[in-house]
Amino acid sequence: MWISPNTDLFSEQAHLLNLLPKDGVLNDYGRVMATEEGDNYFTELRGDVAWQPDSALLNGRLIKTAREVVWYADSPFRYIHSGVERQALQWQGGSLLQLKRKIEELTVQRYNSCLLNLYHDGSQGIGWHADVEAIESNDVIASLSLGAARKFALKHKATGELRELTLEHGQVIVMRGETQRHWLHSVMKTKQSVGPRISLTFRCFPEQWRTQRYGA
Ligand SMILES: O=C(O)CCC(=O)C(=O)O
Repeated sequence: MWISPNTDLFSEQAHLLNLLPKDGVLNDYGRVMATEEGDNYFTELRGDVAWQPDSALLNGRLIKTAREVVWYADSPFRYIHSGVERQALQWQGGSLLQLKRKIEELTVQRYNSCLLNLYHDGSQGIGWHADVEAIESNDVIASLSLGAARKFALKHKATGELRELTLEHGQVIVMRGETQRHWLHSVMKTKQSVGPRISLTFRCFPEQWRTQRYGA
């Protein structure tokens, strides 16, 4: 079942509200699927996806994160992101492509790639960052959460203003416009006992980044 946005909020138009006070747009579509449907997607993605630790440069040293990731895209390519070479795999069929189509329909936007994150428990998060590929293009980033509810925070780069929301199983949010230019975002670690969570962030990857294309 794929339900209309924000049926659990007071207004069916709530996803049109901007949750940021300035310099960007954050829309909350609420929980867009039934719990069981979300459970099924979670199980399939956790099992089927080629998860691997993320890499990051910390004080010039390459470190591997406990959080696992994978990039999928319309065609496979390598690229440099935050000084680290990464590789996007070509979409496989199945649940990921089904979700891509549904998110495209819901948000009225096409995406050519998706970064998936797997947080095994509350000790894993992602630090403050902006999604650099969208900074120049002002592109839309749509994020679907599956699994444990986690706190998602945004911090204004100049003023330090904070906005927080808890992302629930099956919830979709969208960041648009100048959000990446002016705001950082993070998934905060927690000492509470929480289960695993998968996030899928659908993006419009700039064509010019595909300079190190390989394969066909
Ligand atoms: O897991 C999330 O909801 C956020 C992921 C994220 O910030 C990213 O992939 O850039």
